[in-house]
Amino acid sequence: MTNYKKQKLSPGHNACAGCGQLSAVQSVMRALSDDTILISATGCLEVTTTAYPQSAWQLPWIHSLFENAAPIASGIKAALNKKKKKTKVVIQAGDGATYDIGLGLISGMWERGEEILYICYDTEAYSNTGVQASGSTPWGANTVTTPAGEKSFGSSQVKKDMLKIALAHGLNYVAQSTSAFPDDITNKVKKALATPGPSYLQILSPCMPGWQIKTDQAGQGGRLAVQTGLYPLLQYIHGELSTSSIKKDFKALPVNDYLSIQGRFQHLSKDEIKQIQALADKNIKHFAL
Ligand SMILES: Cc1ncc(C[n+]2csc(CCOP(=O)(O)OP(=O)(O)O)c2C)c(N)n1
Ligand code: SF4
Ligand SMILES: [Mg+2]
Repeated sequence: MTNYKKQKLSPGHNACAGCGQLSAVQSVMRALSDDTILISATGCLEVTTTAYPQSAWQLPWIHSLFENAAPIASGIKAALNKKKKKTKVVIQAGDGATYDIGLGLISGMWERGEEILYICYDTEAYSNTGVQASGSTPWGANTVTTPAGEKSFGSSQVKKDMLKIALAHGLNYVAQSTSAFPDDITNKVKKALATPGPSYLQILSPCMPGWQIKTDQAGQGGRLAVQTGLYPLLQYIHGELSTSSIKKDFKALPVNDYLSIQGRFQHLSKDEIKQIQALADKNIKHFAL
């Protein structure tokens, strides 16, 4: 029988059934020791785990505003340093908090070189407030602020490259995964925490209402993102690509396998799907190891 008392995130949360983000969090928690402090920006993770007066967290946990998880973590780290404590500090935030609203303050934290792990659960939209487009929303996706219709094919912006932004700050550890690869996530969190300096891990987290998928499709979505080359599993150590799910003999599945299971891409024409295929082809060349 599962000993829920030993889980760092208890099952008593109220996320949507099948939420990719909540399953990714469990994979992250498996890598953390009890000597860890968590900071959560506003978003689905915070809202679904801490409905007042309860909390699903079994570790010290603090809720920041949407935009200021990074400086709160910096303050906690400074206090720990002063007390000569080695407690790990881990931020968890959505793509809206990371790619858009908190970006300036994240940049400051990274400039200061503080040993804090930042984890972005990338649902590719502002899920908690009803699926508005963020800087992470992929080209062609239908969201409430990029609605597909007669005059629009959905989002006309290409997903912002957060990994490159993290690498440009000289981070020693930068990695990407998806919620469908629990062991990959757990290993990357352990590696990030063992690497000196700031680190960044981004996890693609399928979202039922955002992606318009069924409650049993988060695993399939996270796997197909990797198998098509659209969201490869990547790890950069000291700025160098050290592991990649794209090997020299990688046989990619067509992007349509990934797009066709999601309601947010149903409106795309064959030509538009070709443009998304070109993005995956570019990744396959760029990230092959
Ligand atoms: C400064 C500010 N702007 C907007 C909001 C409203 N808001 C709360 S959660 C949320 C969406 C969060 O999106 P994301 O960071 O991607 O996390 P997700 O819910 O997708 O996991 C928004 C817009 C807020 N709380 N604070
Ligand atoms: S809206 Fe999306 S991210 Fe939020 S709890 Fe539901 S499935 Fe998870
Ligand atoms: Mg999001």
